[in-house]
Amino acid sequence: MTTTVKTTPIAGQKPGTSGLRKKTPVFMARHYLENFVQSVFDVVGCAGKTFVLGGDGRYFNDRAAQVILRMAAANGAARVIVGQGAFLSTPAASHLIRLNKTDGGIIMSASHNPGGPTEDFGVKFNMPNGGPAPEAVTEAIYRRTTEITEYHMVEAQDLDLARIGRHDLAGMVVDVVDPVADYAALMETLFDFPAIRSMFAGGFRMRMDSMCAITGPYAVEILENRLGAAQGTVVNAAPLPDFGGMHPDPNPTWAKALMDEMFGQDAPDFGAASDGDGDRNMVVGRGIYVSPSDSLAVLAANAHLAPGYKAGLKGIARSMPTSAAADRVAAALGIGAYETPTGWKFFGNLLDAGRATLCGEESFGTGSDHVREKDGLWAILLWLNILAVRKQSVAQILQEHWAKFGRNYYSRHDFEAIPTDKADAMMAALREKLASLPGTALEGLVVEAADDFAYTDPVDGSVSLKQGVRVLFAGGSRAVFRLSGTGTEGATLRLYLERYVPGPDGLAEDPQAALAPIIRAAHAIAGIETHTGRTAPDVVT
Ligand code: G16
Repeated sequence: MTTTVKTTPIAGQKPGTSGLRKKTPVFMARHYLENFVQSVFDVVGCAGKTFVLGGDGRYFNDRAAQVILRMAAANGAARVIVGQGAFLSTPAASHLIRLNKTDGGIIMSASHNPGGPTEDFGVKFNMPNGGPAPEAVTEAIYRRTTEITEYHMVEAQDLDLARIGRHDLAGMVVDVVDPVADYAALMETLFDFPAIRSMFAGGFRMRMDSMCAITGPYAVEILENRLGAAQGTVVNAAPLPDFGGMHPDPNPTWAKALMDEMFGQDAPDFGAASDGDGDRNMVVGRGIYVSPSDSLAVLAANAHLAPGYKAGLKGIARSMPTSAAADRVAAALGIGAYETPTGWKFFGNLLDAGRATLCGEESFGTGSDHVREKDGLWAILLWLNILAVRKQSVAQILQEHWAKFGRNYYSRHDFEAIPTDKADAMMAALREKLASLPGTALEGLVVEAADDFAYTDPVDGSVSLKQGVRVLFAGGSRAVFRLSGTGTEGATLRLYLERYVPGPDGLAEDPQAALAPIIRAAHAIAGIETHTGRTAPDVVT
């Protein structure tokens, strides 16, 4: 039986950089999840359609899945494909949407944000191409949340999502599938598994930190079972509702245990970590950290060593705050380089149109046209494939890369939980003075240009304004200021810093030292301390 429940709009259901993310108690409050999900179905249509459903296993994942299934049935969906236990990594969900040619999917995740009863939860809709809904769709969903009056729900008991196989929910087919199998099969088509297997057999040692989040089962199956990495290579491998209290954000601050191991005595050859929903990755060599911007550039320069990319790349796309290291590789390969706003959704059109093969972001995201999300394990496997073929260390590969292309020193400084009004005032004041900045000299740097990044999608012509303030210095250095669109508490100021050194000298400096004048200039230009009271960042990547 279907019930129609009267409701009223709830303020603030506006999706951010990647879906709607809120504190878990907000999502669990009366009508909150239901209003948003009904708005999604109202906008994308539900009757007769097939969707994929899964999440990263965080607190409330299981119950939210049951609610979404009951609502899909009430709205007339024909079929929903669900990962066993309502688990799916974000890239695996993207793959299942594409593989089964479904009408899209709902992913339950707040990504790298902590999980638990008082932490974060999130929901996002992905399109039939497997990628996050573009702005036009998320805007329409948001508008719908402001006018919603009712939602629909079948009355039924919870489905047993632990049982793989076909279920019936009030006439809707629910197929519960192994969350790992299809994804692992896809990886086998892209990478040289025999070469990686022989590298492990030859004593190559790896540490993979799954941070008690979704990639644990995927990493154990692929790295340990199929590629023969030693048992115990994957740590924190069991996904937990509160991620074991960890902050599942793979960066040097939150994956500190991995950093310590990789910089310690008798470190493994290769280290990696991934985030809550498995789309981010961090890569570390023995005694050397790989910045995500450098990782994208190295992967692009070496992708042809993996079977899935041996025909070469069509183009490389990066988000604006990501360093220009990948552009130099694109230029050398004679292929297109694209600069998009922050948010994986902006890569979708370029991938669909066949203009880009590899995409990457400074925020620990890398991926390709194999799915329409960034993909943590994919990036880790491509690194392993490259290491297996080149038979060099991560450090040697980076040094050779810098010697050939020059080095884009890069760092991001995050200032978290700033009162929103103060952060907004700082950005407004900065925008006010942009026109007056060119020609200004400070800290030995001269401002060459300053603007607010605007993007016109080359495929569909859509325009996105105010995507981050750029201050460009003579010589190729820059500072970029943006407010995060994924936080749930106050505002997070992201300060992105970059300096290019062509070499051959000066390629082995400490990034923070190499960037020191730019850091000081950025603080002075934006008045970070005056506006926010902050002098030092909370997170440095
Ligand atoms: C999301 C987006 C990414 C973006 C990142 C950071 O990642 O998919 O494209 O770079 O957020 O965004 P912001 O700087 O606005 O916080 P994820 O892993 O959180 O889904």
